[in-house]
Amino acid sequence: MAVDERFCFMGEWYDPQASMTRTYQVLFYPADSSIEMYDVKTRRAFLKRTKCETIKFNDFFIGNTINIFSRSIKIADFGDAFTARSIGKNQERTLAIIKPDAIRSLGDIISAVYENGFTIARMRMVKLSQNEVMYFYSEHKTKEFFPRLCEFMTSGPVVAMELVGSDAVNRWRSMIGPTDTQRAREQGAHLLRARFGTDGTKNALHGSDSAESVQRELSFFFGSKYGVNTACYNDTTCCVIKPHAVAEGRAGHIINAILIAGFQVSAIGTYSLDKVNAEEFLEVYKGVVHEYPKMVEELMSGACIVLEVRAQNAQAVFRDFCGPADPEIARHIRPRTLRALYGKDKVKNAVHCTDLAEDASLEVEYFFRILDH
Ligand code: DAT
Ligand code: MG
Repeated sequence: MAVDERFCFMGEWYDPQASMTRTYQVLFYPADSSIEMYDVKTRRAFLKRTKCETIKFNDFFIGNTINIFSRSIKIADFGDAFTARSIGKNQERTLAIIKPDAIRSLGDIISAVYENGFTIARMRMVKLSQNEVMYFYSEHKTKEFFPRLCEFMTSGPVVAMELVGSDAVNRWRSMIGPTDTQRAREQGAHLLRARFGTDGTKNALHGSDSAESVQRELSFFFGSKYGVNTACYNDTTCCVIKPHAVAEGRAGHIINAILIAGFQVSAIGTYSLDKVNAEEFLEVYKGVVHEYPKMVEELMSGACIVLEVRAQNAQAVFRDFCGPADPEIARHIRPRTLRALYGKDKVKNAVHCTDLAEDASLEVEYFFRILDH
């Protein structure tokens, strides 16, 4: 990599003081992870070239929100032809669905996604209605198997994921394998439909089949928002997989551990919090926990994955399963807890969980009701 190689993006930042969105040219130098910014409107330098170790090359994809010195900057577009050409081809998108028969393997599937070099740009668990499934699969409406397909796809929640990576459409389809689970098993035990599928109709996973389908299917799940999220707000508590753990590719392992421990994941969504949201969500810790400013900083540093976790007495039992807030302490006294296993320090401690019983439904609602609207 050339020392002065640089990539250019258009970034947007909502300035709460001025109540307006400002546009910046964001230059990224991979050689030393430094960043330089120009205000597009005033044509003035906004940030001179500065090292920003927390930002990685992979964070720069369109639609992602990254944190540059406490500002949540949304990457809106490539900023020059060189960047579009050289990065664009590594950032193809596809729409994946974890179907009802594979929801119990959510964690393993998400791990497989990361292990194959994909980024999950957006994700949501939804329940589809009969009409929504008929519309989504309208190309098959005259087929003999259509009623079975509709019945299956409405039989439980599904998780839609926008995957970003090189040659995403073809690569994801070859990872899942042939439509029929039996044929997938014949072709290779590693294929995801072979691992998680049931039969010819119940085949665990979906992948878009062309660039046109990607457009249509992404806007189905993430544009007009077909499908209601599955949050139920009772017997539940809130778990936020923090940005550092998401960026480290740990989300699949964490979800897997939660499921194995007997909890149900009743809703899931990706969120990129800005400073206002992060402060609001963590308000109860303000002036109480001296790490509060750092907790805010971590929570807004990138995308997080939010889970609604369901169990009897969910808040207390799940908090216990997360372990002490400080992973060092957790590793000594509660070595099997989530923070012991996946935390790095008191702030980057892998997960946030609701600390007070009376806040559990409020925290779940904060994401799945307030931010979803
Ligand atoms: P794919 O999901 O591999 O793109 P498709 O678009 O042909 O396959 O069909 C959509 C879904 O319909 C498929 O995932 C499972 C179901 N299906 C397809 N062919 C079927 C068949 N011959 N019998 C039963 N179900 C079928
Ligand atoms: Mg298809």
